[in-house]
Amino acid sequence: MTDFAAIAAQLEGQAIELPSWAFGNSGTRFKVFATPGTPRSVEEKIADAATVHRFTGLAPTVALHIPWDKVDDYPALRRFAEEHGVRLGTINSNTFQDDDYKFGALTHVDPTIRRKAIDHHLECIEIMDATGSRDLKIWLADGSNYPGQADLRGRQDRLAESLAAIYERISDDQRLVLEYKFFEPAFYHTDVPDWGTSYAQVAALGDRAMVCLDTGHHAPGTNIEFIVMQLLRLGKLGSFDFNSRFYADDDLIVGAADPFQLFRILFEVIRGGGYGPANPDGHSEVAFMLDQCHNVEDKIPGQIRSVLNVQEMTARALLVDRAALAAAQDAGDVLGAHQVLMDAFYTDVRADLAGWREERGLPGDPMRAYAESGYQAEIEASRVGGNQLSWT
Ligand code: PSV
Ligand code: MN
Ligand code: MN
Repeated sequence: MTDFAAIAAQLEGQAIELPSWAFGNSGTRFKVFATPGTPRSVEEKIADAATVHRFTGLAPTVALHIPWDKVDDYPALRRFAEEHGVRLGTINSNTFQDDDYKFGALTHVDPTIRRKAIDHHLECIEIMDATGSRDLKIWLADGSNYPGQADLRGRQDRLAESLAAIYERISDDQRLVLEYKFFEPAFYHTDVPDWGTSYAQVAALGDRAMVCLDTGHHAPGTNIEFIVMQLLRLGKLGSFDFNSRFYADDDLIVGAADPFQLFRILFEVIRGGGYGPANPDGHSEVAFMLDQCHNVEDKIPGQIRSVLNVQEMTARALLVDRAALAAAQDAGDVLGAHQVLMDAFYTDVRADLAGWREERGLPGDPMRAYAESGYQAEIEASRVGGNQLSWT
């Protein structure tokens, strides 16, 4: 079995993007609990994201959601982020909170509503130009609730047309990533329910259009690592939205509900050449992002825990002895192959990772270092007055 020293270098440069909305108050349809210290501005969200990066070295970029994070001066916001040691990352569009989009946005039957939704995405691309962001992420609430309510085929055709109008404006160093989700807020059908639909839509656009896989957007029991394998095989896995689910789109801390699933996913990413900034097999880089909400726990340590979970499972997945695995697979040694995978999964890498961090000037235990830093007490005391931001 390979040891930690052999994989340590491969952990270098791992980057997990944080969502600005993770730092706002969020909740369920029953109640949104306000948390002391919650940001009142985009700048305060970025300062919190930068704090996660300072304690972990794992989160150098922060994703914005438009219009939630709309500001007048994006170059100034970019400078603010950089002064805090982070960069602005993926721009997420939002076509799910406007009355006009009740029956769809990019798929709507009315061309004026479709134009409005397309123009929103063009505005997002302008913002990307100013922030230096690479990815435009599109998640659509489009769908229907009742059989017969909508013409499924017509909507798919209109979606293709709308996406083409957006993609046309994406520049050579930018990408469009299309997220899928099989339910909610529409329940009978959604217009991008699964990886296959997202793949069909982005494949028609071109090389810079990719699929975004949100780990919370599948039916229970779905073999997500199979989807990872297939999208990497097709060269179309653009990004992950990581989170955990027990039931629906729970958006809980990644690796909390099912660490083994996270391990299996990361193993397929590595196996498929999707891990690391420069992949010799020519696959484009897969972006790791979090898409989470912290409803009852403190948000900054919630994000610290999350990026550490991804790092821990990445280290374990890197530890898989792939030569031994391939040999066992080729020999038809079912239990031997299974054991190779499980040996890596059951390896506790926490002490090694603590040492790895310390060697790089980071706290060995970022959770404890944050708790002892006084940052939480300081934001709770200073962020009074003004409106705390909520998820929406
Ligand atoms: C809604 O399901 C959602 O959680 C999607 O996963 C998006 O990525 C996220 O909201 C932010 O728009
Ligand atoms: Mn998502
Ligand atoms: Mn979601």
